[in-house]
Amino acid sequence: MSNYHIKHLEEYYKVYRNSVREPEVFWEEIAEEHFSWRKRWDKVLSWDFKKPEVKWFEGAKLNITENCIDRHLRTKGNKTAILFEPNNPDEEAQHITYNSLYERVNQFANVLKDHAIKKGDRVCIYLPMIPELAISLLACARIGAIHSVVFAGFSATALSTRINDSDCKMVITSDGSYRGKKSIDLKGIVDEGLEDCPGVETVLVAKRINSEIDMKEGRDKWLQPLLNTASKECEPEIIDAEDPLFILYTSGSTGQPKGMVHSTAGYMVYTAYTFKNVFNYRTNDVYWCTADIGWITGHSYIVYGPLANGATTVMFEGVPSYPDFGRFWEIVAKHKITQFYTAPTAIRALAKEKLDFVSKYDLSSLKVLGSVGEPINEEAWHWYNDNVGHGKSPIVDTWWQTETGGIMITPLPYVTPTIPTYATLPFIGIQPALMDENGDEIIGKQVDGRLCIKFPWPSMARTIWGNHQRYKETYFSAYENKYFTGDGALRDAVGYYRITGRVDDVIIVSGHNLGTAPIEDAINEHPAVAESAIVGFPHDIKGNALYGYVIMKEAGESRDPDNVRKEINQIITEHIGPIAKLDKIQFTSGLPKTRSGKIMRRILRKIASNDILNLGDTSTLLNPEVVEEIIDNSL
Ligand code: 7RM
Repeated sequence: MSNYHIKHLEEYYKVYRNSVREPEVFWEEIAEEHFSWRKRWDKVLSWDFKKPEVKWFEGAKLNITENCIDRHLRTKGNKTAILFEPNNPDEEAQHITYNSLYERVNQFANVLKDHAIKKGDRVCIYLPMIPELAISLLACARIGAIHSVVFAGFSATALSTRINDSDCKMVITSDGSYRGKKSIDLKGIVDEGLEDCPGVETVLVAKRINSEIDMKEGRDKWLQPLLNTASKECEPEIIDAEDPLFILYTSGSTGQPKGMVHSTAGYMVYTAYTFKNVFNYRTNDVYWCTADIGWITGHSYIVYGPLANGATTVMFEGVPSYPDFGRFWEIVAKHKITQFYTAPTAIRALAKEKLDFVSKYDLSSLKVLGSVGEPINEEAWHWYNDNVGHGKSPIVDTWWQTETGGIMITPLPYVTPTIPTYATLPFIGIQPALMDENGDEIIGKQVDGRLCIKFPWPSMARTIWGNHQRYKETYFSAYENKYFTGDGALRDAVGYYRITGRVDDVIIVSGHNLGTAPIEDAINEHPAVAESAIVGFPHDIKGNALYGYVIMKEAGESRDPDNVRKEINQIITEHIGPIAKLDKIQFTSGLPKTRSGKIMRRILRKIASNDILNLGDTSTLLNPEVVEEIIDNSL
């Protein structure tokens, strides 16, 4: 019996129960029947959340690109694997077939080998959403190199920090990128970042915007001429199940970004299986996820999950507002998109515009709508449901994280009845738990608490690159024997989950996770700034926007506050990127601190959200008097 495609609710419950009762039997069957292996595993699962250590399919050997490409060639060689839609609608879309993907990945893999990249080496990829991006991930995977994609909207400093943290030997980039009307000098950002990265030997440069750029002798090489002469055959490296496939950085509430390490076999099995079921993918469907491959959503649900299923996956280079706010819907109509997966922040931005931008397009090809990245508010849900889905395409509100590798709590379309703002039920094999402040699990219905997962799943991150201790402290120390997600959630009367947001200091702005610490670090670099704290406050479009509380140094107090505000945002743009700019900056003489010296962000958050009647107990503060002052001057 195959449980690969779940078609109705009773079947979901039955398969779910089996997957929890006998996880190893369940996952073994999925792995055996739907993937190709060079050697079978010796053991399906071994785990210890105390160490923590998790291994899936240990002893197995495979190559993920054989599963994503080679095995489809016999029956689907001429099917479109990647459908590339350029920034400029007048430029023709590109259909890259599985046959052509095979050749292009192999050529790229051979170029990597020619530049001394071997199994286990780290390669940093800093590219816009062009086909070379997906191909470069797969080329790394073909030879067992570990890719580390850095979102091409990040600054030079953010890039160099990530390159150095995982000792990347190579950077793959492009001359520049298009974003709506603008073009961006990517290579210039790379050059600046690499001033601090002595370990990088080679920079491969794809040509996209034909700009004049500097090529550093001996280090920088144009990609295309190398590809042209490379062989179209490249034997896949045989990889152990638990060998790392990639590193992807995510911001934490403190300090350096965390390089989450994902392994090969478990990640492949879980992303493929979730893709099939969460999007109800069928042959001939044209699936589009609007995320950037620089985020986990793009890794799992633009590249690996869809390709492992032999799907057609769309890559869109542009932005939802160019040439106008109808662009998404124009693309849906043009390519007859069947599954559309985007973020609430995009939906809110488009819902602000005239309805005509969406209503004039034929969206009747759509069968499933997805949402990811943050809680989708009721208003946005209804707009999406009514104007995009015309009430006939189920919305899958998918909750998951960079760390989880794949979708964890989600409806299955045409299977799970949906309710706005509810991510609904755990996916097959996922065992959530809600925890109280005392560290006890909250049993029963209509309860809320901190969301943990109490049993391993195949695609969970295995460690933080170079810092296993931090992995243990961040995810496995808050609650005994459980993975702590950092999110709060409630469970309703029928067992549906609703995610209520982060319980730590990560703020989600337009779907991007921003840690407070790196932004505060950047602000504090301003010569007139003594100290700062940032919090999120609700924003119509971005979900959350950033509010900064800044203490000036005495010497800075005579400065024009508006100039200082501009300079602060300038510094943030340089260090992190424009996404982290503050919407509001309030100058203050002090910040509310606990006795151990920690900033009480809870209070600042309430003031920023205009919720001053519910400040809670402020008497335990070191400096309660400062709260009055902050309220009086709030923006
Ligand atoms: C996939 C992704 C993870 C954090 C997570 C949540 C929030 C994501 C939802 C959501 C409510 C959702 N990875 N989050 N999806 N909150 N409903 N459907 O976003 O690592 O970048 O972010 O995003 O707080 O912990 S991520």
